[in-house]
Amino acid sequence: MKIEAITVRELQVPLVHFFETSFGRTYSRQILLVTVEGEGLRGWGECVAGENPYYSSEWIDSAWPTITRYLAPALIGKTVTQGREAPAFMEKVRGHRMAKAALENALWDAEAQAKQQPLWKLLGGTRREVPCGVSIGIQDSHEQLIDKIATELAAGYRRIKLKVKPGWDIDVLEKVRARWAGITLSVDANSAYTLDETEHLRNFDQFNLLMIEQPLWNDEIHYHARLQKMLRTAICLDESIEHARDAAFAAESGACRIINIKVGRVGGFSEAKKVHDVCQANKIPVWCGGMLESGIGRAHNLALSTLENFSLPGDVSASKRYWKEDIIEPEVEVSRDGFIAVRDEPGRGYRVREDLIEKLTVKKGVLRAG
Ligand code: OSB
Ligand code: MG
Repeated sequence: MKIEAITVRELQVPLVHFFETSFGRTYSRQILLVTVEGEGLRGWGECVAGENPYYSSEWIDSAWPTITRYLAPALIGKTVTQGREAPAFMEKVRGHRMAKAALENALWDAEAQAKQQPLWKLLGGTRREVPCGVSIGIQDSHEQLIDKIATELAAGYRRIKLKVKPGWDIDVLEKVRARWAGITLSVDANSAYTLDETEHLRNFDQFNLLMIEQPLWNDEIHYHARLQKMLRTAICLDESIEHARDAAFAAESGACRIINIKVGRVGGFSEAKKVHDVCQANKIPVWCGGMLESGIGRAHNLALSTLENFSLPGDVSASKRYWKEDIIEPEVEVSRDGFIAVRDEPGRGYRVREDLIEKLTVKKGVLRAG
């Protein structure tokens, strides 16, 4: 399609429950959405950057000017019929992968509509249902955490991931394992430890964890390889993997045994597919990470999760865990046994509630061709 207009919106939406990681607590999300329009089509994309530059250097207030001043102007007026053509138009801009992903994914969304094909099929997916886990943040008390885990297990989720940091780790894991010896359990440190804490991290081995996610520095792979040799528990990399070359290096150096793919973190569906393929070739299973997405990012994550090597339960869970009301229809729902069924409608498979989006919008910009 010939791109006639790109709209950028910022929504402000409170979370049903705060979410705390080793780098801080979030009560409300600033959600950046883009639409790419032309020839009667409208593709939607979500920029998953956070409210602060804590998970990554990229954040909502860097994504807005990067999109409006550089990335959208690089696409406006151009003919882009396939999502995979998008990265070439934006390659002059270094980094800013989450901003790029929002636009590229909107183009895949539009392409799937144009081809009257489900997005998941267009991406090369094969799974009809996606196994789901949940990511549970740091709570105010151990009791509160135990209650949360009980709720999520009762809802059917197939894997529990706990956020950890120094002071919220070994004691917590002891309590959780004392109550549930057999559940599939992971932890995510979001870079809260250093190599000096190797002995402390070795204590995690006693809890039979599926993985420990991103224990060390966000921009480091080599030292994770050193740590992996010292741990029985599998390391999973999240923050450290920004593109397929990182995945190849991580595999080659033995830095992890699992990789979390976030489509925003790697710059869009094209690169996410490449990371997936590199991992598959190296026998590294992957799963789809989450960034507290609204329904649009969530629908896109689900489509990606249908690719063959997404063999571990991801962090993509039901809309109602995050939102009082999601901006898609139907909302994302999880079956009693912890799966999300893939939808066969053309495109993303979930209708966008534009009326609700308009109500939640606090900032909006439109760029037009000519
Ligand atoms: O590291 O996976 C992470 C949320 C925000 C930033 C980073 C992470 C997370 C999550 C939540 O773990 C995943 C989700 O439920 O969307
Ligand atoms: Mg993570």
